[in-house]
Amino acid sequence: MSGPNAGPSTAVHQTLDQGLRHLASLGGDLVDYANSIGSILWSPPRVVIVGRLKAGKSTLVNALIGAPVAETAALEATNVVTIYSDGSPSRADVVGIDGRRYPVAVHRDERVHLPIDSPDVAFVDRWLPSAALRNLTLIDTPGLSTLTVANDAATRRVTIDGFEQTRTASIDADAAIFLFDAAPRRDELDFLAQLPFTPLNTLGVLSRADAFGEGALGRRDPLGHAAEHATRLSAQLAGTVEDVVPISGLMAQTSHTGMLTEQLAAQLASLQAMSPLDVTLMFDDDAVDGSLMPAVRDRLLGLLGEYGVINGRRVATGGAAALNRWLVDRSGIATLHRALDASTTRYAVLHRAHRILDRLDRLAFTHPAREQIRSLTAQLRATPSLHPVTVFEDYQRMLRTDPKAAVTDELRTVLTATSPAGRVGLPDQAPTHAVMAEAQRRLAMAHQRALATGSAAEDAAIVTLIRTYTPLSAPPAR
Ligand SMILES: Nc1nc2c(ncn2[C@@H]2O[C@H](COP(=O)(O)OP(=O)(O)OP(=O)(O)O)[C@@H](O)[C@H]2O)c(=O)[nH]1
Ligand SMILES: [Mg+2]
Repeated sequence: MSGPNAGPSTAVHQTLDQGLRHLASLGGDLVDYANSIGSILWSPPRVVIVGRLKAGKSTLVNALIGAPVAETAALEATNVVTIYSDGSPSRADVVGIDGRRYPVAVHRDERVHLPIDSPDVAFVDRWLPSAALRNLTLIDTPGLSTLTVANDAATRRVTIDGFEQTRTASIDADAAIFLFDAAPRRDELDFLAQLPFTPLNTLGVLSRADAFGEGALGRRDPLGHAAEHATRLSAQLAGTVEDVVPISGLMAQTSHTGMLTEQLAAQLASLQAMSPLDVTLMFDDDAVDGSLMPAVRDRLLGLLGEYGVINGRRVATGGAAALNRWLVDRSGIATLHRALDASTTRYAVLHRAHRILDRLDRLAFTHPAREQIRSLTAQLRATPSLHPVTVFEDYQRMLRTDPKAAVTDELRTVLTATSPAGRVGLPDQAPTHAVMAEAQRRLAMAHQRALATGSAAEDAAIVTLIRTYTPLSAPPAR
């Protein structure tokens, strides 16, 4: 990963890599286990896109990949979970809920023909060469809705631990993008609470920003209105998502998949003199004798939406490239990328490390070499570079057991800090003596709390907090 977090995540990576080498050096079948667990380490973090039926999930997936691979038909709903990874040649494996894999060809129209019935499919593993997928594996899911029970179950099956008691089928996601087009509903929030994520690795997306509020003909600009609403939602959902980013997936998809042509731009520009209302009427009513062929009109509307058609006309006079730039800019995709890079990916990397430690823990449980494996994981967890992973694991456990506890808050502060001062809740520029004093105060408080904890999760969390504050409470070594 790039950015300011490259340091810590690289250190996490190296430590885990050494640990796996050590595991392999124990010989026998542990070589295979080390390789299999290592493949998690060497693959990009996995981000699952979830949300209500028709919220625009597949459209956003296409925009992020930069190719129209996920189906977004207006009438047909996505009915299987699909994991998009970087790889050549373009191909797919259909994975059944019994764990069996069926390699299948991918047709030119991008359709994957299922060799088994869709209710028997756990997910489709889809590889295609894509620079965007090199940093992030994207997982498209069927929409949550009681209207499409089978689709709803398909998503829950692979995201919620213990749903239908199937474990083989998990998609092992490291972070989630949660899409909604108005305020999220109670049942959607309940679903999110069941996912194995923290608010730090869950990003909210207010989708269809171009049609927000009263839409393209309303009194307010829908994009501006959506941005304002997203800020409000972000505060309301602080315990659920890291942030809420408004986006027009449609504008992002059109501009990132090379769908605009000079001809379409010229056709759009030809409508420049019409009033917005007349444009809408022309696009609405087949009977009105418009200046464009119905097929062209449908194509423009499908690519740009009503907002894009009305407001893109003047820009389109500058040609397809200018129109494309305008779409990129208005879509909000840059903000989404920034949010994904800055926080989701950072915590997704910690989550991926947690998955690796979890696999080692489970291996220690069943393997004859359990003592050696256990001592290896204990050693790994005690390594300073893996400390953030331990903090993350404790935070995750505390969110389940006691989200309102003071230690839960402290763990979050430690996790989100970007400086030693930040770790004890002080501003980044706070002087060393102030940081030391505050660390000592927090250390004393942690010891105090250790005397009367409410749960095993809290016991563990306090040990982690003590490990965090101890080095900060002493003068820096010379
Ligand atoms: N105006 C507008 N339309 C959108 C946007 N995103 C998606 N759509 C349209 O909404 C419809 C559904 O989009 P999809 O991306 O298939 O939605 P989905 O969430 O994947 O739907 P399911 O998989 O069936 O749950 C399509 O006709 C899209 O063109 C958007 O940002 N703006
Ligand atoms: Mg879909």
